[in-house]
Amino acid sequence: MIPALLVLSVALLPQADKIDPRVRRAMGKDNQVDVILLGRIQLLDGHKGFRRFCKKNSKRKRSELRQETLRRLKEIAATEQAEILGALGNPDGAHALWIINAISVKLAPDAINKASKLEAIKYIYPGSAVPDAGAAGKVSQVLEPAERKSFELDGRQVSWNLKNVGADRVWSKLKVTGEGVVVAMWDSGVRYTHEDLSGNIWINDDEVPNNGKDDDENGYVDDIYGFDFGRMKAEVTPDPGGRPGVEHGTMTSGIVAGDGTGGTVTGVAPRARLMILKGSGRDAYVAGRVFQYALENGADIVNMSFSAAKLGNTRGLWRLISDQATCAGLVLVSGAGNFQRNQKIPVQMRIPEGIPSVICAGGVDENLKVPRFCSLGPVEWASVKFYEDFPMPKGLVKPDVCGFPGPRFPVLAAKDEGYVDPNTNIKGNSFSGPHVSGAAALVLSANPEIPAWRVKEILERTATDLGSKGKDTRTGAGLVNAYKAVKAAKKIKTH
Ligand SMILES: [Ca+2]
Ligand SMILES: [Ca+2]
Ligand SMILES: [Ca+2]
Repeated sequence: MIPALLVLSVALLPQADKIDPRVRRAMGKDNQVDVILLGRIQLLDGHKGFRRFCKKNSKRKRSELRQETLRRLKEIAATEQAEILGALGNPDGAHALWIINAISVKLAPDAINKASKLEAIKYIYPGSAVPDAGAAGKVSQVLEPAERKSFELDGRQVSWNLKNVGADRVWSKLKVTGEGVVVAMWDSGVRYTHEDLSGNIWINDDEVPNNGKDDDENGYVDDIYGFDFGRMKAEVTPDPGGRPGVEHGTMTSGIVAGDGTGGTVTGVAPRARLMILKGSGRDAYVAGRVFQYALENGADIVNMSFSAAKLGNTRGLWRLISDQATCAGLVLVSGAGNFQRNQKIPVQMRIPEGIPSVICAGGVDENLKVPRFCSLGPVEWASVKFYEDFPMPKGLVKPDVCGFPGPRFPVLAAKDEGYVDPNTNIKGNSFSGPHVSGAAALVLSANPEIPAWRVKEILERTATDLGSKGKDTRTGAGLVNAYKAVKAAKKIKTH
């Protein structure tokens, strides 16, 4: 039984509820705290809001939904943000988002208390420092725009992993290769000069590279292939470090769209184009910026081969951002993570892969068995502010589908040509996700107007069931089957 006095004291202090415990702890230690102020009005109201949106708009065209949703999101942000900032005395260094109605800002504890009393503020989450724009910098190489020829095998090798998800049959029998689809690779940078990728790099046609100007006035100087939201620079080549000879974002990009110029096709969708985005995967504000950029610049899919742990209530902020981006037509894909060995359920699946609207790719080997490192579901959401669904032990069933985490299939080398030595034992669900992003690219290439959340439904419905019958917490709905998914996608009508 709850003591009556406790209920009363909570009722008398409603604003106390609005400050996240992590923010409150920081307020006791620091003079200035980075916070994210979440506005009261949002496009979606919790998990019911997302379900309602999907139900109402399931037959709509994705292109119209994007246009309409972006307009609505921007309208919502505009109604409250000026009022919030005005009430706080227009603090310096405030950065507003529109993908959710939220402001990232550094505030003193008394200003945070004041903000918590504003009706226009729903909750105050911990934030992180937003990098200053600084000097623009240059991209190291300017690619010649590639001539778009239709994809032909021409004797190139196709590795087993692509055959096992049915990709080669999609190219040969259905004549679908990913043309027209843009996959944003939110990763640690991509070697865009690699011969198997350079013909498939998205180029911002409205931007003049390396002139120090923001020619298309989108807020980003010289963003020709994408942008680094951590350093606020146009250069998006891979970060040095990690294992010699391998580059994370170059390998994941190859699995999405490596076209086999060097002799071996590595990409599920060898005519999809790649937008390159960098920035911390822990930071919800960066997620907002990344998704806003992807939406405004025509990306269809965002591949997120990373995993952030211990985000507390910020998981809910991530979920709102992801749900609203999905409504606006982005297919979000992530890998399951590699934490089975050292984490108990439910924390093996993290952010973003644990979010219901994000497609989480688990992994199986050539024999369709789950390797021991692959993270398993379920995922709990009952502890997360404003959601409080999917209580344990049942939780939310994740992963959603499976790809191949490796090893033993070719991936792109950290050079401008060639492939990683096949004896390099390199693996992880960072590779499973791009198989699914590639399959999603084939689906949208065959039928571009399918709403984003329905791409997830199609991939699950057409996957080859593995393990225990039905969707399970080891293999999800099973191994992704691009051939069946594309055939199913072609039948869907939107209007
Ligand atoms: Ca620009
Ligand atoms: Ca420029
Ligand atoms: Ca199953």
